[in-house]
Amino acid sequence: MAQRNLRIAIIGAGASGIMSLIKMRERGLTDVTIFEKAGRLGGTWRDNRYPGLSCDVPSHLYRYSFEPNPDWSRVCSPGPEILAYLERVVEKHGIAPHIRYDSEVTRAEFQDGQWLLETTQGPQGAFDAVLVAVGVLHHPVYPDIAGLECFAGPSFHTSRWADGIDLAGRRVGIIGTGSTATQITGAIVDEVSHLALFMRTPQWILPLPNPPIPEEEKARYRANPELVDDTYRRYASDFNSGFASAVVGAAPERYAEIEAACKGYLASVRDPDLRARLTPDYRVMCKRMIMSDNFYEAVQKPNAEVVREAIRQIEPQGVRTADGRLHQIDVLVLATGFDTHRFVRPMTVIGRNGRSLDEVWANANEGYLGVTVPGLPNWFMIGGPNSPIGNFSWLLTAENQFNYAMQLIDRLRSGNVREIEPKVEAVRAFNAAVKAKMPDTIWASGCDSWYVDKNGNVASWPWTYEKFEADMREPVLDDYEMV
Ligand code: N01
Repeated sequence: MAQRNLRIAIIGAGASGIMSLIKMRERGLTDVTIFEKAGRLGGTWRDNRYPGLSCDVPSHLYRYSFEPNPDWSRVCSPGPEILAYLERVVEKHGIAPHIRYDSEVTRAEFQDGQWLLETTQGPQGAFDAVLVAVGVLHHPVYPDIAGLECFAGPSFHTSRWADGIDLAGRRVGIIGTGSTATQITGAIVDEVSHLALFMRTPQWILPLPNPPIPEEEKARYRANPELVDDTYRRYASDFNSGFASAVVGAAPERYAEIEAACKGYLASVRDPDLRARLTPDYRVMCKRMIMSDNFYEAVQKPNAEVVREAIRQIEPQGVRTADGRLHQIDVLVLATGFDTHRFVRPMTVIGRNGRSLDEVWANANEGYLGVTVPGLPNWFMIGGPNSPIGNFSWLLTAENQFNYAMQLIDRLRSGNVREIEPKVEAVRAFNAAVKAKMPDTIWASGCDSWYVDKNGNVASWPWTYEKFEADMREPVLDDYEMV
């Protein structure tokens, strides 16, 4: 059957965009371009360069299904190794010529059945479909603390690390205690003269050993690729069926195990006063679970201090807390997280009938199954609203969503369909189901986190991984308007 060779734009050359480009080209789509805002690929693994950066999802799970890697150095490999993996995959698949760097998409407008794109390099013409792979955790949040700009020493957000900065023998302050701050703390505590960790809210921490993978094991993986797949399946079952089900209330026994492991790790803190200060007052996993094999050990070192007093202001010499004390600091690290709800923005997106995405998402980011949005025909997202951004491999989520989107794109290729978007009723029903299910999840059990938007909506997937996989297998075409 004759097929239209669609002109497709992918936005973002992070892990999802790279995978999408490879898979589209494998399916014979030759006119596909990635527009990437930066000068290098890799998304979060390019932006984050802080000490201790690693992925806390085991590497044999955090990989593309089509590119197993026998050579991962650790159970959870360091960030630079993951970036090198992505670069290797791009080279192996020969897709580099199809990535346009320094090309941030500033505007996308749907006109006469096509998307007109503009980037920081100027107008890029018309595209039959757009696949958004911009990622979720990349707009840095800077804390609203008086005097922040007065600090005399280096001060930067963790995703804007001051490359080459020497922390040896210096007094370092870290504001924030999420996954990022936890990894940095363990990595730098032995190097700095003093580490002050400003902890507004303690977090639960799951102990996750992260040993190097011995050379003999790597050799076995190389000799027998089946073993790599076995390891992948083992982790997939543990993380997807176990972890992810526990978060959504579908695996109470697994939840109890995780809770006990977190509490056991906390109990290893010897000083009762410090232990009390590190004890959260909300349920395990309500905030995104932190994994670490060294955090409590690090904060018990004599040169480390956990500061629970509220920050009153930043002064040139350090951080003054509400008790009047000035914590003298040479380098101030802002580990204050990301605005996940600005997804897609600041890009201007104008859909059908001139309606902007900002208007559609004024109160909440809502779409259909995390992939499509009503009023935005031929617009597909990896990681859209209510995607499962919980505790399993993002790469797996991305591949599932891509396969779903690709089946809709195939309808466009067939030539019988020019425009495709979800029906308003289907979208309403999906979002009503999300809202009805969310109270069963741990995220809605009473804490603040980056999952929750300003109106209290939880942005994650409230069902199991198995349901996600089943929903992604094949689009229900009745839920789509096709012209
Ligand atoms: O950010 P966070 P993150 N004054 O939002 C505090 C992924 N990730 O960069 O809880 C004082 O978790 C805030 O305090 P509170 C992972 O999905 C993955 O650490 O709001 N404190 C909190 O402690 C992770 O969940 C890996 O009271 C302020 C912290 O800043 C996500 O990225 C590694 C403050 C923000 O924590 C984000 O993690 C690292 C203020 N004004 C990250 N404002 C992997 O290994 C904020 N805070 C895959």
